[in-house]
Amino acid sequence: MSPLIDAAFVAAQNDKLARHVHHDYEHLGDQLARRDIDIETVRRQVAAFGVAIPSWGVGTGGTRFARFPGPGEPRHVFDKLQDCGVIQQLARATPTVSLHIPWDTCSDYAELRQAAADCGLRFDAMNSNTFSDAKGAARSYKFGSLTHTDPAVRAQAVEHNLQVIEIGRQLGSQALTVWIGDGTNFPGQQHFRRAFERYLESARRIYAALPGDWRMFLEHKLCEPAFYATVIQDWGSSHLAASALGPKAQCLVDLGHHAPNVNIEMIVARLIAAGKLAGFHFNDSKYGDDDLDAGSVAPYRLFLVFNELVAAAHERVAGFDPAYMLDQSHNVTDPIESLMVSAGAVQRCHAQALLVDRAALDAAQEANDALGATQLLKRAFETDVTPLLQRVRLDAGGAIDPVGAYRASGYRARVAAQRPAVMGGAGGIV
Ligand code: RM4
Ligand code: MN
Ligand code: MN
Repeated sequence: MSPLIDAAFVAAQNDKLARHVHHDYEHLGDQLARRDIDIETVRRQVAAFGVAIPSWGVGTGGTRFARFPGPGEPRHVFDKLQDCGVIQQLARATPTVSLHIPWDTCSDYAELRQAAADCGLRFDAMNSNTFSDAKGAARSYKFGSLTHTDPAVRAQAVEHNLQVIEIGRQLGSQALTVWIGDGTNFPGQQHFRRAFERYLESARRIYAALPGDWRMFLEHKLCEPAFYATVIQDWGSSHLAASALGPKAQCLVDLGHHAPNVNIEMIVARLIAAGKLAGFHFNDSKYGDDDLDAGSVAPYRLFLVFNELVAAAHERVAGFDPAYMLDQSHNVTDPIESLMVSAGAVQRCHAQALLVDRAALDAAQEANDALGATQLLKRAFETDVTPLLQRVRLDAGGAIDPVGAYRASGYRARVAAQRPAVMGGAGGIV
């Protein structure tokens, strides 16, 4: 079986739609020209944008209650790469994959790197896992990892992160994302200040092992699995830690890791100003770390985040270089479809944010024209950039309609015939 979908098949699917895309693109170009926007410039910027696929996202996720796997679940990291290759082949917005260790361990990383290259993929940030016990681990993370009271547990958790860096080095990655589940379920269970000190002590040892061109992404999260207090619970704690560690440490924003109604775009602006924005885990959320598909619940919020990012790029803020990743859990959809659509949603918000009239917005803000300013954002958000995104995919050899082409290809049925069905059961990723 060829690992990817036949290119001639994709081209034939596109042929049915290409005429309309060119027509719609031209029409959008005329509309934008009236606003003094050059569609070709926007198209090049959109084409240059990529968001990483989380390797754990191509398997069906789960909740604390159950997991309902779909057909053709990837069995190991090579299967996951193949699914990621299909996502990239059709949607052309996801040239990199973010791995999670030990979930994605294998015996030959040179082979893995080659397999990725064969699918047109590279590796983005590596994720360590000290929020669950690895098979055969000498010590348990039940009461914490990098912040555990027992130095031997902390040492094991540090050592794991060093191993993840080493694997990432072999794969050409340049960043380590550290999210810990450490925290407590009871008032009084933990000495807050000492736990944070222990975090810093452990994180310093990881930081010291970073190769020269690597960064360390600290990911905060309000709660879960600890439901009373979490050691790195918010961007403030994350920023304190990143500042104490040094310039290679920055703060990663997972959109689902904040209290409801928190103004995330403002957090993003603060981190940009401090030179500490590492990047993102994109997903959507209604209540908590729901890990719903990016842009599926609150697309305007995603746009407002991109408005800050595009403004920072436009103003050439020194050192501004965020890493973009998806981090979602797909419970009821085919993960490949969800990831293609989510990458498209992220790409769409980027494109819309590129349409904001920055000079007019500056002027409206200076003049305290509240309505005028907000209308400028709405105007960009309400522009239908679909033809532009279709054209970017078409030019790159992808599918005009990724989900349509994917369904017609029969890829899922083909891999289901090769990959044994897995049983549902216990809960999954948090
Ligand atoms: C966490 C967090 C991390 C992810 C795990 C699976 O809630 O978002 O980024 O690695 O889930
Ligand atoms: Mn995350
Ligand atoms: Mn999460």
